[in-house]
Amino acid sequence: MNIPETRDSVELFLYDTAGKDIFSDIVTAHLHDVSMVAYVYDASNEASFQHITRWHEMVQSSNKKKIPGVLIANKMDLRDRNLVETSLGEELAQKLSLTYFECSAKDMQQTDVPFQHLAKAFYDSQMNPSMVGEQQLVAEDDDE
Ligand SMILES: Nc1nc2c(ncn2[C@@H]2O[C@H](COP(=O)(O)OP(=O)(O)OP(=O)(O)O)[C@@H](O)[C@H]2O)c(=O)[nH]1
Ligand SMILES: [Mg+2]
Repeated sequence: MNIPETRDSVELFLYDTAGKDIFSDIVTAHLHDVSMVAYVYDASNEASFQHITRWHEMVQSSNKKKIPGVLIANKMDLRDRNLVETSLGEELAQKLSLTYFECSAKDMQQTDVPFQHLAKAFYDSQMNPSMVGEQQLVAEDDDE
């Protein structure tokens, strides 16, 4: 992804896991390799929103450093069925130190924005590691 106002780009390697795979050995074995996480829930499904906290705990318990990321409310096209209010999403994002986004994969609305944010955050962390402080992103593999 191109980084605005620079001639640089960041290549994202995305590993997609299914929601039901939270306890799968293959998934948990790889959680310590991640630099960042995009937590996606279905805004028309409360259970899907509630599972985010568990995924976040799983990611954090697999890593010594805080793993930065984004919280994405998908299916915003189902406005009439949106059980999970924007304010709840924002609140959870704040609690977990994630940046909140809303999108609709069906309508292809705003789906790039969170990934642009991740690319920029990663770029900034590499260019100015001292400014990122606690949320420093780690590019190199953790050897443990
Ligand atoms: N209305 C609507 N439906 C969507 C949207 N995104 C995905 N879907 C539908 O939701 C269903 C599940 O989509 P998937 O892409 O399989 O979701 P997933 O997050 O990969 O699910 P798991 O891998 O099982 O965790 C499919 O029927 C999609 O067509 C959206 O933005 N709006
Ligand atoms: Mg899937």
